[in-house]
Amino acid sequence: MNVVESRDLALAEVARAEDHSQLERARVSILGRKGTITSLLRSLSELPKDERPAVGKQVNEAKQSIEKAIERRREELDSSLSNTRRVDSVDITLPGRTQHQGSLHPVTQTLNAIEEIFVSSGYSVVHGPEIEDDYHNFEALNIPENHPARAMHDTFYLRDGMVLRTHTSPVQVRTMETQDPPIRIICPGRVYRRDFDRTHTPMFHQVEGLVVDRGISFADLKGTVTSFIESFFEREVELRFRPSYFPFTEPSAEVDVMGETGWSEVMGCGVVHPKVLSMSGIDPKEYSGFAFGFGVDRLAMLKFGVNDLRVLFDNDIRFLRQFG
Ligand code: 2U9
Repeated sequence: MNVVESRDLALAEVARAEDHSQLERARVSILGRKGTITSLLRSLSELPKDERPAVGKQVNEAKQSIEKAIERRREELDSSLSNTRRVDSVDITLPGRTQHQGSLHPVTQTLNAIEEIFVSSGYSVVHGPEIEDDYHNFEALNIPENHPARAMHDTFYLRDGMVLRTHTSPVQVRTMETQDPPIRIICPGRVYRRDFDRTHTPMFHQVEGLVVDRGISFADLKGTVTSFIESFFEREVELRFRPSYFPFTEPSAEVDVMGETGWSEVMGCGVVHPKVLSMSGIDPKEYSGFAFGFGVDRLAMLKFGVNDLRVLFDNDIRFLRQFG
């Protein structure tokens, strides 16, 4: 057999090796003591002297290319073997890695539900600044300086006559100043009062609503409040409108809901005071309106059965996980 044929047979054998032991057997049969190429090298001595250098060179080149082919095949087998190992090394009895699913804060869930109810009945959602001037937080709502209602608000006063808004009412005032009726809005947001106990936190969330149009009456207010409360609690509820007082509405009422433990106050409301309309540029002889306001956090407590308002703001993960 000539050198080229022997080399090609050897290369084919290397290429056929499907694992390391087959490859090793091929290597021995080619390059081992009795291997085909080794035998060729030995038989050089049998050749006439003048042919030996040329044939010797051929055999050595064949040997080198076979050694390279063996090395390459070994690397190929190595990498496919380590792929196999990687798959085999997954221990399917290990517990999985838990992916924690976050969820919206109960107050955010409550706020979303409230907005959904009003938006689907034609209201717009309007936001405004949390730092307000005295005029929009008090004066324009018929709460002049030294009015006893100011004391009820436990205001955080800032520099230059500014305050942290004690309610979202200034947003409605700003809307009336810039928009002609009909107005149908709700104003959600953070409000601030210096008060801190089981049922009060210095920051809490309010939604206030305002409707101004021709011929709006207390009957419209009652209907709106009743259908909102029933949508929110997803049941028929027994409601009580209890006469009350706010400087910015007349008449005014507080609304109680009958629950498992008796009456719970859920919101305040009333017919917008004519002075409040006219101060913001709306003619009370042409238009009338109603307004209402409630604490979102308080509604969240009632809906979820939480009895201490402060836990809503502790951000204790064991509490929050219950609302996923
Ligand atoms: C304008 C005119 C009238 C908003 C109103 C209430 C009644 C009310 C409280 C409920 C509990 C605030 O979160 S709370 O402490 N609010 O009872 N709010 S009527 O009346 C307005 C607002 C703006 C221009």
